[in-house]
This record gives sequence, structure tokens and C-alpha cells, in this order.
Amino acid sequence: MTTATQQFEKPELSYRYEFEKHELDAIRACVHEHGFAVVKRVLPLDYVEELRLAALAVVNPRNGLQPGESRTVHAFVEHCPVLWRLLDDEEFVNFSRFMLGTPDLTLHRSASIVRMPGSPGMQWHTDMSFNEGPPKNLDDVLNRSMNHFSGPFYLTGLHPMNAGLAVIPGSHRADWPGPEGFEFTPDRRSFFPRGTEPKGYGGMDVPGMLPLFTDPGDRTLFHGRTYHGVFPHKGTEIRVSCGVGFRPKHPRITPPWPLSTYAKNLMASLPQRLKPLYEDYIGIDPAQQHVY
Ligand SMILES: O=C(O)CCC(=O)C(=O)O
Ligand SMILES: [Fe+2]
Repeated sequence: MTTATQQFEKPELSYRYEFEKHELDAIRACVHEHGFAVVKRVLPLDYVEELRLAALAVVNPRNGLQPGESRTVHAFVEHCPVLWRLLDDEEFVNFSRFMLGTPDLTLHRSASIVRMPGSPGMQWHTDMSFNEGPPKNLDDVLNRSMNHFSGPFYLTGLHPMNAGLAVIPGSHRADWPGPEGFEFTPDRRSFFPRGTEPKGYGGMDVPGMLPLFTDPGDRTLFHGRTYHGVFPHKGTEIRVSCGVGFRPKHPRITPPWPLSTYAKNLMASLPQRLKPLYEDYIGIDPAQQHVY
């Protein structure tokens, strides 16, 4: 068997990282211990298909994306009423309450990403920012919390051939030294092979990495500090993902941007009963919310 083939087989690990959604303690323990987990069958497949079509309509409205391209829409919840059902889903919201350790949550980040066949993937990075002091970018404002987790839905499933995601188990730990033979970039959010230019590395050959394999409806969870990267898309199916997450209401975040019109419209459109969940929503910097 060649190395290339091996990499596309689901590796056997010494611990379990795939769970059913009722296994709350085990899920939280796995994210805490290993930095990631996969929760099987979170969304019913008819809803997955509705979300997939809605996401394509927002992210790739005129089918304008060419082979090899990818596009992200931030603050996706502002553009996708189909996603609002999750905000009204007690089980979904309670899961975040459980993971974040507080009942007092507020709507936080959301995004949808479309990756076309031929797209190049994404370099290794953490979602969490390590910067301190005055914020210099979006993540300095939104992604500084220590117990932040990401929980995207890969609506078309994950496989290394189809722009799949890979994580480095254990890389969320503060004392993680980086992959063998690599050094951290100055902001620590990525790494590069020792002796090369100090910029984020995109190669999917990093020691210790784990490719994930998931089905539509599964939820992928990883700690804010877990390093992850995306394989180049060598398959034929357009990859579609989306996610919506919460943060604890306290400590409050004072955004350095005004509430956007889209954010205001969202808050005016959501039902009153959800107000506790969205009244502290800060959306995203209007200058950065557009599709790119
Ligand atoms: O597209 C993906 O699978 C991952 C995207 C990602 O990690 C990010 O936008 O931070
Ligand atoms: Fe990421």
C-alpha cells in the first residue's frame, strides 16, 4: 500500500472520537482531552438538504464559482432563515450551554463555505487568536475566548478527497510543542517547516495529523486552539459547510464596529422568545461581512 492510499483510509485510534448526540459527557471529555470530536447524526437528512441548498443560494447565488474557487460568507445566519431553526432547537442550544459551561449564551459567529472541485484547501491554523492588547483583526475581537469551540456541519460530508478537514489531536494544549520539524509562525496560529519561510503551511503531510471522515448530518467539533487544515479538493462534488455558534454572554464584548444593517434586520426578524439569545449579538465588521 502506498502512503497516498493510506492517508485516505480512516485511521484507527486508541480512543473513540465519534459519538452519538446523547453522549454529552463523553463528547465534552473528548474535545477537552484530544481537541476534537465527531458527533454522528445531529441533523436529519431532509434538513441537511434544505440547508445545503440554502447555503448554495447564499454563497454561490448565480453559480458563478469556477472550478478551483472557494467562497466564505461570514455572519451567514443573517442571510439564511433556514438556519434559524437551529436557534429555536433546545437540544442544539443546550449542547452549547453544556460545552461552554453556562446557560447564558448569545449568538456569536456563523459562516458558510463552498469549496469547488479543484480548490486548493486551506493552510493549518487555529481559529482562536493568541493576540493580546488592542484587537488588530476580526478574530482578535471574536475568537479570543479560551473555551471557544467550533462546530461546523459539513453538509456534504468530509473525506480527504473532497476538501476534507484534518485536525492535529492534542494540538489545543497550551504546552503542545508543534509538529516535529516545524516552528510556529510569529502569531502562533500556524507553523512552517523549520528552515523555510515563516508563513503558514498548507501541506497535508504534517506529522500527527488526522483526516476526518464524516457523513451529512454529522457535526464536527474542535477546540478553538486545535490546529486544522483542509485538503485540496480532488473530487467532483461541490463541498458545502455551514455553522452557527454561541459565546457566553459574560464577559461582554464591546465591538469596535457598529451593528450592521444585516445584523439589525436579523434581530428584528427573529421571534421575540429568542431575544435572550440574540440581544447581545454583535455580528461582524460591516467592512468584512461581504462575500469574498
Ligand atoms: O473549510 C474548512 O473545512 C475549514 C475552514 C476553516 O477552518 C476556517 O474558515 O477557519
Ligand atoms: Fe478554521
